[in-house]
Amino acid sequence: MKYTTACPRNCYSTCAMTVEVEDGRLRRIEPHPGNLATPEGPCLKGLSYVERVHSKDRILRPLRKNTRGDFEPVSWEEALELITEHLTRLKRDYGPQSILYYSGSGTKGLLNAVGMQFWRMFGGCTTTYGDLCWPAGLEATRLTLGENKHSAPWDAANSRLIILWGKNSAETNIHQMLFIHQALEKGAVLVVIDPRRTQSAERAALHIQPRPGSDGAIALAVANRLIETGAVDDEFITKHVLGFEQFREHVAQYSIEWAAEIADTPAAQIEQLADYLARIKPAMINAGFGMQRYTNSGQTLRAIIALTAVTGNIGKPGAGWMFANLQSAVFDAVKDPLAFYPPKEPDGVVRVSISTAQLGRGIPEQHDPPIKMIWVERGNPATQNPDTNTVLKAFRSLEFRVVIEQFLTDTAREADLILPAKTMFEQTDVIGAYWHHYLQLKQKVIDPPGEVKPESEIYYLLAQRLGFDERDISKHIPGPSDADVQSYLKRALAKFPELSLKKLKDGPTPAPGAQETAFSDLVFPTPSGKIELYSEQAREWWDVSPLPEFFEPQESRRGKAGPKGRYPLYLMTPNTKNRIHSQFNNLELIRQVSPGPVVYIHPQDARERGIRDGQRVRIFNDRGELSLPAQLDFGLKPGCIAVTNGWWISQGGAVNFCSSSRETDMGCGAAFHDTLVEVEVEGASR
Ligand SMILES: Nc1nc2c(c(=O)[nH]1)N[C@H]1C(S)=C(S)[C@@H](COP(=O)(O)OP(=O)(O)OC[C@H]3O[C@@H](n4cnc5c(=O)[nH]c(N)nc54)[C@H](O)[C@@H]3O)O[C@H]1N2
Ligand SMILES: Nc1nc2c(c(=O)[nH]1)N[C@H]1C(S)=C(S)[C@@H](COP(=O)(O)OP(=O)(O)OC[C@H]3O[C@@H](n4cnc5c(=O)[nH]c(N)nc54)[C@H](O)[C@@H]3O)O[C@H]1N2
Ligand SMILES: [Mo]
Repeated sequence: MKYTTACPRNCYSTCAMTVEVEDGRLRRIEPHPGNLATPEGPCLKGLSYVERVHSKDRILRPLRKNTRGDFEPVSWEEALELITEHLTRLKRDYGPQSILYYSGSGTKGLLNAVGMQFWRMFGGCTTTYGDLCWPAGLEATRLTLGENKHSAPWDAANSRLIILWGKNSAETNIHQMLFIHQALEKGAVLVVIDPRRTQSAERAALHIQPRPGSDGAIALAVANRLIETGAVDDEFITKHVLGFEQFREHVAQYSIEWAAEIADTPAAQIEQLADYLARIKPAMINAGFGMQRYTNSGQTLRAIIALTAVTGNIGKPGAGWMFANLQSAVFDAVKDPLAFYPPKEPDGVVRVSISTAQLGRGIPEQHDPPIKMIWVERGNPATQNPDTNTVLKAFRSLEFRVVIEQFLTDTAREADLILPAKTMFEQTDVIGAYWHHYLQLKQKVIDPPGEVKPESEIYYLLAQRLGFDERDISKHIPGPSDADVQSYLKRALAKFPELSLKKLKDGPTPAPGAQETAFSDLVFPTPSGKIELYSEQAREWWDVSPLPEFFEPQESRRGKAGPKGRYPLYLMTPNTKNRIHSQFNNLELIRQVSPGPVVYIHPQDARERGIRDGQRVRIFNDRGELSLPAQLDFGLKPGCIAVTNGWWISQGGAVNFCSSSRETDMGCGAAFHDTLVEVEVEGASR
């Protein structure tokens, strides 16, 4: 049998695919032409599902840690009873907020919302606010344009100037390269701004390698040059931009030389960038998520978006600001700015929340009530959240830990009870995307193996045991059968006459009301109804200047840590082609192309430290350390080292031992990349 489905990983592409199933096993995965953004179909990771789903390492039964610290299988009956006992006791003794509900980005889907509904019925819980991924950029975009959306991915082919600003599409959004190549074939110019010489830069006419965290300075100086030389779109500005006069006066002080000095990059390159933006239209700027994980990056992104506004590159084919396209987020609260704040009190139920960026510090710091138990699903905080030592310590201080997982990850190893998790092929769900504007059906194509139960079923069973109101349960939690799940999804879809399960079964469906050319109506839902270069809300909500400003990240070579400080190297921890964060690297297929972690270091930095290619080195700062083989890389900016994030502690490459747990300047994101380290040959100081 062949089925149409879609990949629910936290990835730009969100590919449509056709899967072939035989005798209850996945046999083949092929492209599905219905998604115009991913016509070539899934990447190697997508193809590796055939291995992943049937992997011998999958957790197929509930596992309980015994007194020796080993995991032993237990029945669902025992597992649910154990959870019920802890929940009842903790709620009675400390209140429901003594339980921390932590959910990560492991899989997308409408059914993910069931978890929060369960905890609401339980009487509340402690949750996390903010996000590890993208909030600084989302908030910068919302403040400026009013909404997070961008044009259809294929519109890049109409662009004459494409600027990948801190985005490595060749690895993290491979399908975008197709449209970029189409544009290049028609004579477009590609600019890449990235301290690393990535695969995305191979065909770039200009590759600027800024010092990490310094992009805001470049953007402000370019804005000034465009204004000074009259290369701005006066008509567009008059009609659609608020605060241009203040912005003009503000950036007048920023010369190209000033930016070149701060960004440690040749002035001629910044001039070239300004010249391209002055001359070439339509121009598209695509900022990645990596560069908005600094303590100054909300303001950095506001400065970069301003470049698209002053040049009138908004609302037209081939032009625009690309960051996140949330047009398919028609069901969730992600568009709601308040979703970034410590949650208010829905339905009168008190919810307390702690910062995702500061999980390790937040858990022990909560006292009223203290956190006693954690419930983790779809996440791997032991490797993915900042400052791993604090996260592990916080986990280990708790009384009871439940983790729902497919594999024995670092987080699962910390659990008292592991519940086996479904894969994308074992429960039907509706998923959106954040690059294209399709809604897609992720179909159930096989039964869950072993004793695996989807999360919604686990919640359903617990809700029964805890004696929740039956009407409440039937409203918010689907029952265990496939038909129950379908009717739950149908109810959610019923709000939209354009959508139905039947339609989604045929293939990807554009989200209701989605625009292919974003902002083509020139409607900007900001307080003023215009693009806000001057934003009162920026000051009110985040206590930053209403105008985009440049300031140093808190942990920077030019800040207090200084070039003469103990930790002179920027630790960059980007994403990589053959993993989604901490997923996939345990598979045979993936290990063939990505055998183990290494640290990339520029030969100049290596020579200064007596490090040879392949030699094992210690990477460290006051927060933690890790030990890896060095790989010399001429493509890196000197002063920066790079380790891709997502390797497990048990695989020896968990980068977050060194990262810092500060929040970004806006949006409550995690400023992972505010991280300085030193590197030495292993054993040198011992
Ligand atoms: N294959 C694959 N695809 C993925 C993912 C994955 O793990 N694997 N993850 C998905 C998710 S959740 C995300 S968030 C996205 C992220 O994907 P991207 O948006 O591409 O973000 P990153 O890989 O974090 O960083 C992109 C680039 O920014 C550069 N960079 C870092 N700091 C700076 C800076 O200060 N200035 C500039 N100009 N550049 C900087 C890094 O060197 C890196 O090459 O990818 C999604 N797609
Ligand atoms: N240093 C550094 N750290 C980073 C980043 C960085 O750039 N640098 N990037 C950050 C970013 S952008 C992100 S998005 C986060 C990602 O961090 P996380 O949100 O923790 O995501 P993953 O690492 O993908 O881990 C998700 C886990 O969910 C499990 N899973 C998958 N599907 C299901 C399911 O259906 N049910 C359940 N219960 N589990 C499932 C997977 O097996 C996996 O172990 O990492 C962040 N961490
Ligand atoms: Mo992310």
